[in-house]
Amino acid sequence: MLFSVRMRAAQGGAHEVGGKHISGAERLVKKECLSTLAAYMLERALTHSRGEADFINITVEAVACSAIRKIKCLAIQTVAVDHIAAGRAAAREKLIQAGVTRQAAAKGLELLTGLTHSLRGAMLVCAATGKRLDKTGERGVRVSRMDVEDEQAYHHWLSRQGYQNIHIKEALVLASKVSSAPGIRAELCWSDDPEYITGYVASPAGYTRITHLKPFGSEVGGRIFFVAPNAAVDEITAYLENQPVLVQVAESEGSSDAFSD
Ligand code: WAQ
Ligand code: MG
Repeated sequence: MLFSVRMRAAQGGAHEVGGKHISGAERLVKKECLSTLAAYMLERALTHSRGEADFINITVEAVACSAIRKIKCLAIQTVAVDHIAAGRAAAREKLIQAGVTRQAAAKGLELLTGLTHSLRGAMLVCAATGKRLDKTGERGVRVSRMDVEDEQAYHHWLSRQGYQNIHIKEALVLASKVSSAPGIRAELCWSDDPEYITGYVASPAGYTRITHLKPFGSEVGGRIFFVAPNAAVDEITAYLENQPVLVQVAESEGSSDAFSD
């Protein structure tokens, strides 16, 4: 048995009464980790760079191990760019490589740049037309019930490749789950944390970090999941929200250069 732990925090009241989204997190952990994790999530919500939360909801639910699907972690690549325009052009090309049309890629970028404030979840967008398909409005689709299978192995795997920060750790798990959903072609993301300007494009082919996708200081971030035309949006949404997933890394990967431990 594992436990799904989901946190969402807002300022100015709960999300559903118009509060500003401050922080969210989702994990899938053993029972003995619950109290430490809940305390960590509370602390994070109360000390976030987006502001201090006055509404915090932590939900804990048991998940049967037999319901869990194991998936592979996406491989990481980093594209360094000097400025936002170059970053967004690189993102557009990556999306097109992943099977998103040029038109849909442009529309997806417009949807994210056009936001005036961050949604709590993601927008589902048609990979052919660029039209938004989900009906979740201001909420967005929130991906949940995912984690890594072996946290220590994951941290080693990341640090062997020179990656340490919490943004990557969490985003890669989410992106791996999203890319494993039937009918997902690609994902585009940048953070809503004002100081974090690196974003990514992910697809079943891999996770490409792009070092400058939004202006420093901006609190507007978001995620777009591009879905194949005629894909079943309700099924994809149910998978993203409800299917428990553990992400696996291969111990042998990521250690090809320099050091191993
Ligand atoms: N499900 C769906 N959408 C989400 C979720 C979720 N579980 N969590 C966040 N979002 C949406 C929401 O609109 C947020 O405003 C937006 O994504 C950004 O979330 O490798 O930190 O947690 O260095 O701020 C990218 C890491 C970090 C790049 C992204 O996103 C790298 C990040 P944040
Ligand atoms: Mg954030």
